[in-house]
Amino acid sequence: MNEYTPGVQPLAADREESLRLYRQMLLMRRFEETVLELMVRTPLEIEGPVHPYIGEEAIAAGVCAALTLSDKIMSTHRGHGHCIGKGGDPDRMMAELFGRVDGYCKGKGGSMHIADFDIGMLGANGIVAAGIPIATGAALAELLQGSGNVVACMFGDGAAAAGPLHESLNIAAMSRLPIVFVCENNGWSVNTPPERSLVSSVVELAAGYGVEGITVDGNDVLAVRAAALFAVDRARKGLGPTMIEATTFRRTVHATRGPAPADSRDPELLERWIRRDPLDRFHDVLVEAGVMTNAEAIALADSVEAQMAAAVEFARNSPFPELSEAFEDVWA
Ligand SMILES: Cc1ncc(C[n+]2csc(CCOP(=O)(O)OP(=O)(O)O)c2C)c(N)n1
Repeated sequence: MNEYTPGVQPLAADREESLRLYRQMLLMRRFEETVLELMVRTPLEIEGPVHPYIGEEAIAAGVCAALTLSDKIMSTHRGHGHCIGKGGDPDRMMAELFGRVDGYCKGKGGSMHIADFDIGMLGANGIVAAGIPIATGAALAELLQGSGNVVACMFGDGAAAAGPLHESLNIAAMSRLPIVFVCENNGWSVNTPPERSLVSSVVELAAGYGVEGITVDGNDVLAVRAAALFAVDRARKGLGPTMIEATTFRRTVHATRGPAPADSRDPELLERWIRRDPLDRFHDVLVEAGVMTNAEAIALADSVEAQMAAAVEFARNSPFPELSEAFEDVWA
């Protein structure tokens, strides 16, 4: 694909890919719902903070659908969906949240430090905007090595106000780096509403650096996938960076540690976005197009459920790290 046309996008290339995409979004959703369920139970098995991605799954799934295994993705504090999208192992993710040795960071990192270089997942990052220059550096490395790989750099709209994005756009544009910037614009930065942000359009901001931009419905996985295919294709051809601004909404509170605090946002707003849920929408698209039957949807949900039960079991059966290992693998 080398052209991007906004609007209704065709289904994925084949039926298997469509079903795979749907199942992956379901896995992202159920992984976090399972985590949130565990966080309100006693004894408490997950103690670190978690930033749920629920409601934003179409972005990670759509972007990762345009990437190969050797391409890279840079994540954020809200990173579970990105990791699953790139092919991360839910068992090891769950074990990490449980603080166990079979977790991605041997139980010492928690939700915001999950990385898996084998699948090109460069890591979550708890510092807003800090992943952006890392992704830009990774794209420079890919360019210098002539690998042909592309880096997808995920960030929230809150990061648009931070210096690292501006520096990275500048160098990416100047050096025509093989990078796709993906702004997951869910409107809110913690409790700051969109109208209090000075950056009204990340695409316009990118244009100031000569970076081409696409605004896309971030709750429509096919639209995100089409935009990502276009941007990845440009990057691979040496045409440089693209900014994708994907509009979405986080369905839960900003973050939780234990029982979730009350959501201070307007309940009507939440209702409106629930009606635009990315998973429900893709379900209906696939069923209406005759690509997936209701029975197949139920079978996929059952298989995801079984995978989640296995992930929790895996985490529970994994030991806690030894106290004597506390300073191993720690950079100092
Ligand atoms: C440099 C920095 N400043 C502040 C914070 C605290 N913080 C964590 S998430 C967040 C909001 C980020 O908003 P956005 O980038 O839009 O992502 P979202 O949480 O909405 O997905 C803030 C301010 C931080 N982690 N890092």
